[in-house]
Amino acid sequence: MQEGERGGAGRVGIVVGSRSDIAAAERAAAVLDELGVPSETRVISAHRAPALLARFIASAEDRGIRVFIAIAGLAAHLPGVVASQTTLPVVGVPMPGGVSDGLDALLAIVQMPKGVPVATVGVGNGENAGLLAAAILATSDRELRDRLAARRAAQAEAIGADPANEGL
Ligand code: RP5
Repeated sequence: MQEGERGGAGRVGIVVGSRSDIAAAERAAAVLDELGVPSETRVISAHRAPALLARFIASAEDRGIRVFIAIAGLAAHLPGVVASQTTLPVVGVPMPGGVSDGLDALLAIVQMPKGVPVATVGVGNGENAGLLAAAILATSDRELRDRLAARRAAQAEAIGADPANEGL
């Protein structure tokens, strides 16, 4: 645990390949914020600014980062490149767009060759990336586990409250 962090959780390092991906990063950061997990968001292309990306990854652990979320579209090599330079867990978010509206990015991220894994969430699903990063941190943080459980309970309650489900 690093000083200044809330609930004993480590920080999450969010990186997008382009400013055009920022909405997914904001959804991840919002859910982390809701769960009391600090995060930082960077805009660094793996192919246009490789040296800057390497500096971000190399300095991340010292800043308390314990999980990365890497968000990219098209060839979407960013999550794999991040994972190649750290043993911290990496969650990849494929972005929609391009000739197949995100299928290219989905396959690029989920089909990492053996030896360097990247966990992959659905196309554009920044919220699930934030939740998965929080769940990883929660394995060593009881209070965060409780907050995640409370969020699940609230979610279920909201569905139960739908007028279509009256009487169930
Ligand atoms: C990827 O190419 C980015 O992650 C983005 O999703 C996509 C398009 O980038 P821009 O042309 O918007 O910079 O590198």
